[in-house]
Amino acid sequence: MHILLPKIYPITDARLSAISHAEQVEKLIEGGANFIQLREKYAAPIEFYKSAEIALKSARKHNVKIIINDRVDIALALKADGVHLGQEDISPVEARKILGDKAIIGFSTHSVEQAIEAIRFPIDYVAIGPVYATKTKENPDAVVGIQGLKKVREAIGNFPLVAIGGINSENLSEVYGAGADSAAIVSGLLSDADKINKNYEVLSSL
Ligand code: TZP
Ligand code: MG
Repeated sequence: MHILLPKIYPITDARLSAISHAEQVEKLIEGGANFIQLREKYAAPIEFYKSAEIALKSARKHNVKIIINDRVDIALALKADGVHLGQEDISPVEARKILGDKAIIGFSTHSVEQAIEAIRFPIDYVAIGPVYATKTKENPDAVVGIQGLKKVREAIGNFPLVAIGGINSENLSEVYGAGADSAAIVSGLLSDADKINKNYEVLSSL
């Protein structure tokens, strides 16, 4: 059930990039991404569904995995590769029943205690964050910092671990050094839509 995570885990944001999820996915794939999360916090479900459907079509052509944030229903309907859930979403236990054994399920945590609880769930990876301050998430939890990330790594052994929040080319090596398998990045990849593919290339080479 544990998966091999990509070093850079892009998460789409249609407001920040000002382009569609599908366009972001295309640019990320051009840059070399093979595992992408679609995250939509503002559009109506039907809009997200339609947009994710197009994104999935181009991802399928390139053998790229697509994880849907929050919406187990949309992941199921579109046969996406998996879902990423937070503390306030439907529980990973229920999501696993709905999506089956092959789905990839990721789960967000914001403290060492939550991370320890998380690895008892039927999930494939744990995310911890925000590691650094972020402007991308509304009402973010308290910053866990590099020390918090290290403590999570110590607490969960070799369970696949994604770090998230304020990660960029400057702090990426510190994030890996603290034990993250993967860095989930939004603004550091997408805030300038013209640079998405280049940003992915640069970040994944660090
Ligand atoms: N969860 C914790 S921080 C965050 C999410 C979704 C946003 C990360 O965005 P950025 O722009 O990489 O800080
Ligand atoms: Mg959520």
